[in-house]
Amino acid sequence: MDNQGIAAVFYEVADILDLQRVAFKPNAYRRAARSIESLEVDISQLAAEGKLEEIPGVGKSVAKKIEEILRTGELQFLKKLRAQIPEGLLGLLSVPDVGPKTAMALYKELGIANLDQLKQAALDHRVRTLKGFGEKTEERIVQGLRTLESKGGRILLGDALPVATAYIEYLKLSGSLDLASVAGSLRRGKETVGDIDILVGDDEPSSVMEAFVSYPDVKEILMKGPTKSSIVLKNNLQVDIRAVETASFGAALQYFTGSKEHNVAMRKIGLDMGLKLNEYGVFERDSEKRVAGETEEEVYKALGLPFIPPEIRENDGEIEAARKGTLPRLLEPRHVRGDVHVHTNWTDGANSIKDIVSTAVSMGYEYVAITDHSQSLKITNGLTPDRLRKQVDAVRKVEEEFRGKIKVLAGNEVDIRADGSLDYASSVLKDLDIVIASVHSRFKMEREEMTRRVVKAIESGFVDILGHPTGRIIGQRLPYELDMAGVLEAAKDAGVSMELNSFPERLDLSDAHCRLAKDSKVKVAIGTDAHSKEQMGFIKFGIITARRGWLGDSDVVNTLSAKDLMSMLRRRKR
Ligand code: DGT
Ligand code: CA
Ligand code: CA
Ligand code: ZN
Repeated sequence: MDNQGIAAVFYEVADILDLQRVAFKPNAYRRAARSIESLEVDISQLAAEGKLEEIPGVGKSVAKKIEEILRTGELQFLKKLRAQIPEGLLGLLSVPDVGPKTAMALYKELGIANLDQLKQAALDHRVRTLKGFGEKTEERIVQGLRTLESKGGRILLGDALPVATAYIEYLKLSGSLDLASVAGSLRRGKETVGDIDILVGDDEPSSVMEAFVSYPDVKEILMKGPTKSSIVLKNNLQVDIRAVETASFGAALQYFTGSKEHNVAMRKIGLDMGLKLNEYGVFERDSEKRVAGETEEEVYKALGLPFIPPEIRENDGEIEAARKGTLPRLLEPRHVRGDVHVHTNWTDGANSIKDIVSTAVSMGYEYVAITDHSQSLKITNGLTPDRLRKQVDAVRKVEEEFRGKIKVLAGNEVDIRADGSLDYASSVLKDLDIVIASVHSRFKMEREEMTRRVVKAIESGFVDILGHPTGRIIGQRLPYELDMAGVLEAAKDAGVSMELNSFPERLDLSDAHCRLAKDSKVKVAIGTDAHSKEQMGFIKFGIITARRGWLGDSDVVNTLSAKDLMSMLRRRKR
């Protein structure tokens, strides 16, 4: 079993122990799981070298369990735990607002042991009959089930993209493939995708199709044809592939990238010019002569348009902008000079400050901001003012070690309390290089109260960035009620930036909100919220989302040089 598999075992152990209301242990297992999944070496190698207990969060007992899994492929302890609860019960924990205590009560009192039964019970108003539950709780559960369904079987961009990339790598290795690309919503960078679409350009496609269905992770072949196939992967992702001849690759890529609405508008432009547009090329309607098809640039040019980046092909103003020559120059990865939201093992992150900084250096960054949690967030081991001061010293020391290579900002992700006040006194905040303020509690406020709360933090004079501004977790938690226009106005007046949190489950601001921020002249700060050094790679999802929001480099704070960033932050200081 690989590192991810072993981490999954411990996550499940933690969930079951949670259900059984065991104290402390669940979090210890979770911490171990997080460390294991972020290891850079194969865990079996560490086991062979007797170094398992060097993994953060792994003590003697977990080390023994890891050895058992490596030896036998399973963990008896987990098997025993599983036998103690009905099979579907863990699924209840995936419903927002259903924690271990609620799940256990639902099971014991009402015999609810899976999601279907929960839904039925809520619809029959049986949930509200439980002691301490009431109508409100029942409504919340119904709402939670709806949130869960809102992802509607769609897959997160962050889950789909690595799978698609590996698949294409495999196809390229398996033969003499000429051209290959992702297409569909995945190429457009949507936050969730219905399936993975792959396009290949090859003049002998049959061997590509053969290789496609022989991929080791294929669970089921839905369809296999000479130029078109579909499979389902073991992890239940559907992958569609199309093959076209190389001369049509550009036209096909344009067609299969979509969106459908963008393509409809494109075809209409073609019609007006006497051109026919399809997946094989652009043709003169009368002579059937092909005038474009090999590249996408050619296709757009044939319609008298500049190239339109895939991320904005949503028929949402991009075609008019292209016609008028006012398309934005979109943000590119090379523009981003640093990550401004990273956690370390001082709170709930997996890695040391030094590891984070060294990763930032290897990513070519000019700066990185260390922004751990504040004191109220006890489950994350949030920093007391005293520990925060010590951390600032530690940050300065690490920066010294890397002298000249990178600027390290000492910051914090400060909780916005229910009343809008910040989780540290001004005397503590004023010594920080950068302050992100975030809501982590009391998500269910009325719109007005929540807006007042957030605006108060923005206007405090100590905040540089509003963290994950809507608090949504895709498929798990709806955004809290917030007057975004009002928040943006306050942010503009106070010179506060909005975060684009790059975590695949968050992407918060969303693409649409990024565009709104730009229109409101509010700058966006792209941060990963990484809790391990590997997660610093999430920056790419933030960049894609920024592009979908029409942002260019001048709309984004962390495209500034270290010097300009520091002077901007200092200017705001007080
Ligand atoms: P998804 O998979 O739901 O996230 O969204 P898409 O956009 O990837 O949709 P999908 O997978 O059904 O089709 C991929 C692309 O192929 C789509 O973006 C545009 C193109 N396409 C598919 N069906 C049609 C169609 O009936 N008409 C046109 N014009 N284009 C289509
Ligand atoms: Ca698709
Ligand atoms: Ca598809
Ligand atoms: Zn946060």
